[in-house]
Amino acid sequence: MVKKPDRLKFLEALDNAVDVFVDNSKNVYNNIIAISHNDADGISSLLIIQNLLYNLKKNFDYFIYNRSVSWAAYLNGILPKRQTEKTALIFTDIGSTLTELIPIITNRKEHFFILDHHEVENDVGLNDFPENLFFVNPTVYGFDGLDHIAGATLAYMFAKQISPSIINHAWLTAIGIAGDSLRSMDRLKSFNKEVYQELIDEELIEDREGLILFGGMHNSIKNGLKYSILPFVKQLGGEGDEKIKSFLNQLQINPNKKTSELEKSEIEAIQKNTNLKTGHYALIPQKEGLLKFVFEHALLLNILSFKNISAAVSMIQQKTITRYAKAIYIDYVNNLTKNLKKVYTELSRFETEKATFIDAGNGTIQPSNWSDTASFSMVNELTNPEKMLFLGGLERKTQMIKLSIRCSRKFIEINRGIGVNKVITQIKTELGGNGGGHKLAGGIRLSISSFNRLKNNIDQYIQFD
Ligand SMILES: [Mn+2]
Repeated sequence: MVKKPDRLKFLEALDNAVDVFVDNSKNVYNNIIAISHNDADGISSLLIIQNLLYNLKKNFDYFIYNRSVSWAAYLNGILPKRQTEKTALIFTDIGSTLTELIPIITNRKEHFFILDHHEVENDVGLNDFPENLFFVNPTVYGFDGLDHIAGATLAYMFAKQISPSIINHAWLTAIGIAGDSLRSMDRLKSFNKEVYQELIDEELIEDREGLILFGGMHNSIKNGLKYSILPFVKQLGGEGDEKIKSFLNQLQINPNKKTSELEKSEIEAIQKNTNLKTGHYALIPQKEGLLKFVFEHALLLNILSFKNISAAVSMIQQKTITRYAKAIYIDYVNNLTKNLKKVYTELSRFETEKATFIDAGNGTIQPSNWSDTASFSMVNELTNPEKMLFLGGLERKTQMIKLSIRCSRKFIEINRGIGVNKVITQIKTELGGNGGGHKLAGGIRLSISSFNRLKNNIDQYIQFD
């Protein structure tokens, strides 16, 4: 992995893919298959590509891949039985598991354009690609796939070179960036930052500064404090209305005032009494209500993607939120903030030098919520960011211990590159179990006896020599 981002080399790869696509889209391709990831960034990327193909008057099909089956099994159901160079495939925000994909692509006639920002496996030779693969992945050139460039940013850069009028749909990029980076907009870097600035300059996005309560920016300040997931408000998040109202009444702030309409003095009063920060957030001018707020819009898509993918694809094209989607959103932030409050105040912890275990079993937190609770506990530093977090418990149906494992970037720095995936690999080798993940997040299922051994010796599993 290159340390310093090589901008020129990356742009060269992008230009090359653009050139091939432009050359062939006129006379050769008559059908395009777009495949994207099932999250906010993936759906935004897909819509950018769909709009591009619409501009080019090309026939297209689209599919959304949730990684629950292998690429071989998945593509088997999508690729035409009769091979043809008249079909091209565009993958966005997905498709960097090259060990699986290269053997498939090698045996096909179609052109494959992979525009992805997920890291590539270490054991892939990047030089011996099949001739029909056009692989554009900024992480290969040293860019960070979260901070520097979202999947939608990359899809937009590709589409804009082919059809400049795609800029009319460029607001989609902001949703992808917000959904993946989970940061306020003033903290964007590199291509994300440049494209975001372009969106502001072109008035496709409205940039605002204010109190950051992501998850509840569209809401009243009362509900903003209660339902914010980034940050989780330590004293007030997931609390009852009375406690939050009395907090606001003491500061002489109307609890029903919109978070986005607070006066400067009101924001300062809240900040004096909490750890909250101000920052930049984005609005989509042509949308209404929750969908106007980019972060909340992205969060809604991320939630819907797991429950009802077609509702997610439909929602991004709508101006106002449906009652169905709104109910799912409220249910989600309500549960998540209640669970974060439990992690912060109630659940039993076991800590060693390098790890924190949180028992979320016995009905304290629903197993289906363990993963998100672990993620947002870590990003909100509800547990020590210098320790790896293991959150989970006994899963009734399997009688196994299921653990969601998370760490911070700081943890990886301190431990010289050891992240969640390496620890999981180590645990599987020593104790068995099933699981996997990437450097910041993953999960594993273990027998009860293996789990007890893990808990007693955890620091050894986070040490590599
Ligand atoms: Mn992405």
